[in-house]
Amino acid sequence: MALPFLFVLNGVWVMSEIDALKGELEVLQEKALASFLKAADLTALQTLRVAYLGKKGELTSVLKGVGKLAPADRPVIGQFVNATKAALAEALDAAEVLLAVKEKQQRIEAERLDVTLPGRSATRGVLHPVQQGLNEMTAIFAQMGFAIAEGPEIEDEFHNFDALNIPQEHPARAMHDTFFFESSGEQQAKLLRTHTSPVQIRTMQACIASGGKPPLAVVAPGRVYRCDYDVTHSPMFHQVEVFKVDKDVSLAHLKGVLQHFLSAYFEKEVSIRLRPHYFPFTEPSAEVDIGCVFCAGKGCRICKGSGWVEVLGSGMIHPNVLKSVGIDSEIYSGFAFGLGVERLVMLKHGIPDLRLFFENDVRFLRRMGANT
Ligand code: 2NL
Repeated sequence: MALPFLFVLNGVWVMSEIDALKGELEVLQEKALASFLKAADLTALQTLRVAYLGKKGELTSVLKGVGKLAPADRPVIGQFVNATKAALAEALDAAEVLLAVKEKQQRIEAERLDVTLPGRSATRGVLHPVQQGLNEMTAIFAQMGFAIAEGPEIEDEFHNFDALNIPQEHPARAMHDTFFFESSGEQQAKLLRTHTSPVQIRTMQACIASGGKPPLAVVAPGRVYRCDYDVTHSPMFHQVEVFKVDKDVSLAHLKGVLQHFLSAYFEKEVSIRLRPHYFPFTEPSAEVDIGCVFCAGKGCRICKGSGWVEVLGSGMIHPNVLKSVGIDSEIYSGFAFGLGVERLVMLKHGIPDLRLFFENDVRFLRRMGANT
């Protein structure tokens, strides 16, 4: 601080007005700089900026004293005020930079993440065991060259029954426990398909209608419905049906395809046997057994002591069925078979109760999905 110019007036030492103002400004500046250093955060600093440099700030009120000065002194003090203003602004800017850095560091510290902590694992869903079974079975046939076909679940009597050599009054029709839709009379009755055979019928029809001809080899997986509900039956279940039509298709082809399919599905060499049976849509017809996968033929609860378990129905496509879709049964022959998906999945995995598939207890579903 420069020494103030003092002079004697009426015997008293008096400080000039200009020096008094300079002194005030110096005190102000020191007080301001000290307060800037103490500001806790940017908001507090902004408040100080307004308090010192704002329109109603302390510097402005000091400036009001300039009016009392002699006009010649005003530019001198004006320069001094500007220098103070600049010093304060510079100090504020510097303090602002410091505080910004400090606040950023505090924020980084507060938001610190431990990237080495183990992540929260997302739980993955599994396919329903029936869907897995369907996929596995369909894939085996697809690999053998069968084309995959799907069709409507709501069918008419022609595709579900008539075309399959099951006439109106035939007991086989009653045996199918069909769900019928209410109908107005004129139109063909609509029903929920009782097997996936209508898909096969539609596929053969579509082939002939588009000017094609056999060979045809198709696998049809899907839902089917029967009005039958007890411990071993569900009103909705799944079937896979397979057929092949060509010249000279024989029972030997059927047996070969069955042998390959069943061994591939059960992932071991299973023995099979064909027992004569009756289906309206095949002639001859046979039920197919495999050597019991649980006791290897020794006899157990699953095979009821016989060593054999029934797995599907099969046969050579009845000539009437070929006729109904416009295929000449004098030139072509075919085999067909149909299987219940739930039954095969139960046998493969030792699942004791059909109802487990439909209760959808996630513990069961997860356990079944774990190895695929
Ligand atoms: C069973 C029996 C069978 C068929 C399905 C079939 C299809 C056409 C023509 C002739 Cl287009 N047959 N399918 C043949 C024999 C048996 O299923 O008990 N399935 C669970």
